[in-house]
Amino acid sequence: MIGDGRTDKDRQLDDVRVDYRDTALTTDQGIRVDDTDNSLRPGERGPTLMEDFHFREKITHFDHERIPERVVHARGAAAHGYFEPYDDSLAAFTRAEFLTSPRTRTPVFVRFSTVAGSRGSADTVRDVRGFAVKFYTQQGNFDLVGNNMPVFFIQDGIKFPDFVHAVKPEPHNEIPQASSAHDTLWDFVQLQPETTHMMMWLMSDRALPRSYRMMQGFGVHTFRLVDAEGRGTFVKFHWKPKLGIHSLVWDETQKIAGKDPDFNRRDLWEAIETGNFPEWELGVQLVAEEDEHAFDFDLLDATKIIPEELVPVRPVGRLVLDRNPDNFFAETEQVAFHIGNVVPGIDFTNDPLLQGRLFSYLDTQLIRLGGPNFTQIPINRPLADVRNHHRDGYHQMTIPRGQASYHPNTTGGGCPAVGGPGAYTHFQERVDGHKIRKRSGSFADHYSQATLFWNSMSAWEKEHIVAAFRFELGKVVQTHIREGVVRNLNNVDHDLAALVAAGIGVAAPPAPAVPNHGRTSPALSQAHAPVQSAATRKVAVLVADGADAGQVEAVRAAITTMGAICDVLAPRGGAVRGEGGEAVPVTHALDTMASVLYDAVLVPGGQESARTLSVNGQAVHYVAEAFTHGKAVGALGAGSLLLEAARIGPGPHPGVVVGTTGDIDDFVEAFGTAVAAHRHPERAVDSVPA
Ligand code: HDE
Repeated sequence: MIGDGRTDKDRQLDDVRVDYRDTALTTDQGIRVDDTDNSLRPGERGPTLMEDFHFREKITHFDHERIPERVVHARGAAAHGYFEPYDDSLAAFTRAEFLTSPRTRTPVFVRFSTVAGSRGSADTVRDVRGFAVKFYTQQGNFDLVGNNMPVFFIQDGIKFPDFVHAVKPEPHNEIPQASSAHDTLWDFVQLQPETTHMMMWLMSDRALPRSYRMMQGFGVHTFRLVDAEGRGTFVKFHWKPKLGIHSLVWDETQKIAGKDPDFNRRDLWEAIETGNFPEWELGVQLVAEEDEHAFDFDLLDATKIIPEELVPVRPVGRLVLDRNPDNFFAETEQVAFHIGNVVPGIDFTNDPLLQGRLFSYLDTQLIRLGGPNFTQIPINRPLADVRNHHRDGYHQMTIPRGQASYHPNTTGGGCPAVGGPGAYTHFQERVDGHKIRKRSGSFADHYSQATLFWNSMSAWEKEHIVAAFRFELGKVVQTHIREGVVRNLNNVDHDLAALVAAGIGVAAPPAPAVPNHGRTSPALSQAHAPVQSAATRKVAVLVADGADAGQVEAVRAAITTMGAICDVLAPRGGAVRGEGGEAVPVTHALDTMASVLYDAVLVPGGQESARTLSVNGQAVHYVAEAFTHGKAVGALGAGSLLLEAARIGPGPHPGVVVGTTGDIDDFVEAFGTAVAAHRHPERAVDSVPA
């Protein structure tokens, strides 16, 4: 970090940032161009000449603009920021300075992603979200390449191509895009019970984050912290969002995928542009080496969590994202994360999934970024010095001087010198065994933690999970696949299996041999992690000609004071006429911003405005849809006419706030509380069409 509030990485990137304002157009060779709209030809109607170097260069560069998208996690959005530890309390466990030196702000670049969809797919599909953090530490780059769910589908890296082939669009017709609701994925799932725990997470609302800013992150694997004496401690990494963990609802996500496929990407971008910097707390679960076998699951099994009730999450520091990239391709697309990028004080374990990843990431960068020098691409360059004997390859960006490109040497004075105080030394784990292809027996229980997850859900979370299984399996054509999944679910919980079976036309299986163990882990439920804040929530205020301008202004001011964003929407853009003839500015026309793009809707008074809206199908649908999606709905005075038109009965309904004109302050307070609660999933919505 440097004095002006910018990070060292930001300053490093200054060297390659290019600004084209007040410049003249040139070729790649720096030659000024006289005309870029007409190719060179003999006569006005003649063919293009080979010698038109500007034309050839322009077209050739264009022809080569694309690089392969990531084979998974192709769709993503990223931002710059920093990490700072709260104190030095981890110094007893690790020599990693960025985790233990409270005065150090380490620059980071963080990329969020979906997994299955291609680069242009929609943001709000049902999927796991990637949460990849590159720390540019003074000791070199550390990448924490995690997800927003703490477990994974498979236990061994060798199964990854099978899993990804199953979840990606089917090979014969490349359908469906960015969706798990199809035969091949569920066929794989029914045949691989180790997927069961992760499928519970995938069918939960965790797969539908309202915002990247409102989701947890997990390192997933058990890693190792290593202290100055070389002693190890097992560690799991957790990111907790400051704004709480919040999700969309399924119907909403599907509609957003059409109305604004960039929903999560836009949300991240806008939050940073408006100074609402997203923030997470880093936490760690620590387990002593001698407690490796103290649990009824294996720490090396990535389909298992360590329940927080067994090992609490210890807060370590905070991550803040405060700068958007300048260029999507140069930064977000070219950033190369690799789980093998570790710094002294952090090491791996023998988790076979982690071990598989150690090979894959570097390998994939070589094809995706075109050769071994991708580490020299500005977004990937460490802040720490890079000095070694690696040479040549496509696009070498440095000019190594001297004769020595080998070790040992005398021609370069023996340099770069090997070892020294800051050198990385691997944790000296003793490993002894026969070469075998065999899964450990300690990895065999695929159901207990899936049951733990199910048991820990609130009633509405369970309803959403059942609905998700019914939807996904309802899209599966082959009956035996549906049946196979239900058989697996029966081992998680008999009621769950029966509820799913009833929705997909499959016979409910008999009660399982091993009944539900009844244990819970409250920390797993989103319902138990509420953060009551309306900050950065989007509220739509619906008006038409004849709106009560004073009320509109009062609610706008109140909503803004809560830190929420207030948009005034009307049947047309520009402005509407207020009750007293004054102009009420309109942020958007109704047809450009659907209700699914907001967290709440409010209808102020003004008889004429309310009457107009209550016979406007779009406005009626707007309110009905927000209601069925469990959002805060408010009406002031005559505004409640629109609620009646939307068939929202007199209530009371959770999160629906109706006020008379006399009590604006009380109304706004109650409405603010309803917005801060995020969604009201306990609301009965079945009778309202939307
Ligand atoms: Fe990845 N994964 N992965 N993965 N992964 C990639 O690397 C892979 C796994 C994760 O924003 C690829 O550069 C294997 C778990 C994220 O750029 C590839 C296995 C977790 C990202 C790859 C896994 C992840 C990737 C594709 C099983 C959560 C996006 C492009 C052994 C802890 C990073 C790339 C970004 C990307 C391989 C499993 C997270 C092919 C073989 C578990 C967040 O290398």
